[in-house]
Amino acid sequence: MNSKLVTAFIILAMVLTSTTVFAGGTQEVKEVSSIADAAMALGVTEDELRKALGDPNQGGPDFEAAAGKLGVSADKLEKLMKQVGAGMEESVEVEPYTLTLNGIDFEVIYEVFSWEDLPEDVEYERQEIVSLTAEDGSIHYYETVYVSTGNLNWYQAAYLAQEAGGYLACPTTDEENSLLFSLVDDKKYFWAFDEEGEHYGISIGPFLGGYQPAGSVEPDGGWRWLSGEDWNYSNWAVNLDDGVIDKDPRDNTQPNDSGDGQPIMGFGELNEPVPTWGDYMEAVGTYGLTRSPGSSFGFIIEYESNPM
Ligand SMILES: [Ca+2]
Ligand SMILES: [Ca+2]
Ligand SMILES: [Ca+2]
Repeated sequence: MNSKLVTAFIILAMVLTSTTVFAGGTQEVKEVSSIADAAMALGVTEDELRKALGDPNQGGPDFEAAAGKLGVSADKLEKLMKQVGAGMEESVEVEPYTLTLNGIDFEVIYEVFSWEDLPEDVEYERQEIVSLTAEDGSIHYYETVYVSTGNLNWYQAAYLAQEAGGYLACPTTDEENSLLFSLVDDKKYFWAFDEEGEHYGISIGPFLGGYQPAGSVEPDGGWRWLSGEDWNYSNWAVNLDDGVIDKDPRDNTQPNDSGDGQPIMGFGELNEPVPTWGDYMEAVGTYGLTRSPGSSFGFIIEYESNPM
């Protein structure tokens, strides 16, 4: 565990301690400003709370149903979630602006953070750097970042990758893709929809450096890499309907631009960790959004020279 992470944990512990009082055996959280606080006040895990609130792409949350799943009071749940929403507006709503990532301009509405300024409720672990020598003799280096709190989106992750001196990993060969997947072949890196829900437990894995510029023809037009390399290789997930790796009876061949636009991508989008890719909504994992379309538990940074 690096010192930054330890510091983040200590600060988080202090925040939780200072805002929590115990009264008559019921846990009361005085200042509820994040979904983690709300979960704590309800005595459930953050993941349980997010899952109970359901798919944010399908309209507003059904507090009665969610409360039923969690075994808590619907009134209390609704009140807490409104507090979370109210407490987050300022930090989340950003006027559209141009964010330049690896020399490419994106119009975004997301706040980005440097490593130094990451909010204390973003908990992460930077993993050991590994290298791969390509056929042409060039060596690239890869660093996986596990975000246990699941709350950084693609742009926020890409900004951190750039600040570290690299870019979100861009697998341009099967060999490179296999190496990258070996770094995250673990369920902890994949956020899954509810198995009982309408997305059949399909999971979203760590972010990679592919994106579609605004105005690309959907679902598969215009894909390119943050590295600037040509898009000659792809490994999109293919519909299997095998009831194991693909439990979704619908055709979920990727990219499918499902929902309200999916211009970014990562490993997934099947029921088990897979080396295939899915295109995702850009708000997945957005810091501060209580009802983003899912979480993202990490990303991989690629470096063209040894960052150590
Ligand atoms: Ca690469
Ligand atoms: Ca399917
Ligand atoms: Ca998709």
